Amino acid sequence: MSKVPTIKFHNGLDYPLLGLGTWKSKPQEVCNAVKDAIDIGYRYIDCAHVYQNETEVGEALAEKIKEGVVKREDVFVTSKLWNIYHRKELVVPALKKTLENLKLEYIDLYLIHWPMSFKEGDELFPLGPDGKMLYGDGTYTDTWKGMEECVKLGLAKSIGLSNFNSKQIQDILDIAEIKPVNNQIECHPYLNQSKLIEFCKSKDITVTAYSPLGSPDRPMATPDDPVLLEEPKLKALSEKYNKSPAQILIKYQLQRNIGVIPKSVTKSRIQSNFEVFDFTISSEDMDILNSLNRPDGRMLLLKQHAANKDYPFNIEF
Ligand code: NDP
Ligand code: 1BO
Repeated sequence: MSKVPTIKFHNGLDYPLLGLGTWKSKPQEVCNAVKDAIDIGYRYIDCAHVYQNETEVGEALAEKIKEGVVKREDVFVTSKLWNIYHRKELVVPALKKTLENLKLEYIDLYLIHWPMSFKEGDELFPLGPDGKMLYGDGTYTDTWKGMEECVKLGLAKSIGLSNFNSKQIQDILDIAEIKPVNNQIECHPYLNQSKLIEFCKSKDITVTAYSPLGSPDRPMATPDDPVLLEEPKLKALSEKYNKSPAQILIKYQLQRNIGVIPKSVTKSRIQSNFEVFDFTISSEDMDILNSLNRPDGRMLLLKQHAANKDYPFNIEF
């Protein structure tokens, strides 16, 4: 029996609330990270085509299944459709490629990674001669029809969204035959997302918190950005509960019934990030964490895309 609590999607399937993130994990590191995570007890791995390490994640999963440590059905695997595959006809082939890399027959949860579409082609980040991103003219509602096809073909158990704002979620709900089960969004005390979470809850959509530790290794970090793990009020709670700042941040999400996917390639951190089931943060201390919300708290603002028609962060939530 896994220690990790689960919640149910509206389609009746179980969703484990704690998993391992893999963005920025180098291919040569991610295989060991996933194997260590499974040995420690993780049963949820968050992946994406654009992380360019799904082949190595797949090797780790295959090894642990072959060793008999887990069966396929014990592990919850998420992947995400990249922005160059938004045309409806490209979605099933994109998922088939991801499944081939992961060496899996099906994915537990497939997400549209971003509402914005990029120009189709071989480049993950297609740039024009002026160095500016080349966008596609597709719509995410068209993409959703391809996502639904993935479920109908048995390639995805559940489908969902990532980085969608409330209006964009409503656009999907308005045309969906199969409704999204999840929205994966940046979420931590500096960006607590309480309004978007409330909106998702009202639509029966679960939420996953990405960058729950403030993504200290993100490539777009600047010296002026706030550093969540150094936050004095967080450090005070860490001392009070005799838990690391990372453990407090992970537990914060679990107590909100939000999925949480901290990334690490360091075995000791993968282990300690899982040791969060032996304490409870009091409601007063949850209020302190919630009070840290700040207007400049978003770490993945992706301002370079702000003029894109589907850029998600131009409205309040
Ligand atoms: P996180 O907030 O998970 O932070 C990861 C960083 O924290 C790494 O540098 C890691 O170092 C370090 N770290 C991990 N554990 C600890 C610890 N206990 N103490 C101190 N430092 C620690 O950032 P991510 O942005 O990676 O977010 C997590 C996951 O969410 C991603 O990996 C990805 O799977 C997903 N994601 C999804 C996005 C989307 O658009 N849908 C966007 C961003 C993330 P080290 O690895 O060296 O141990
Ligand atoms: C552009 C960053 C995506 C990470 O999921």
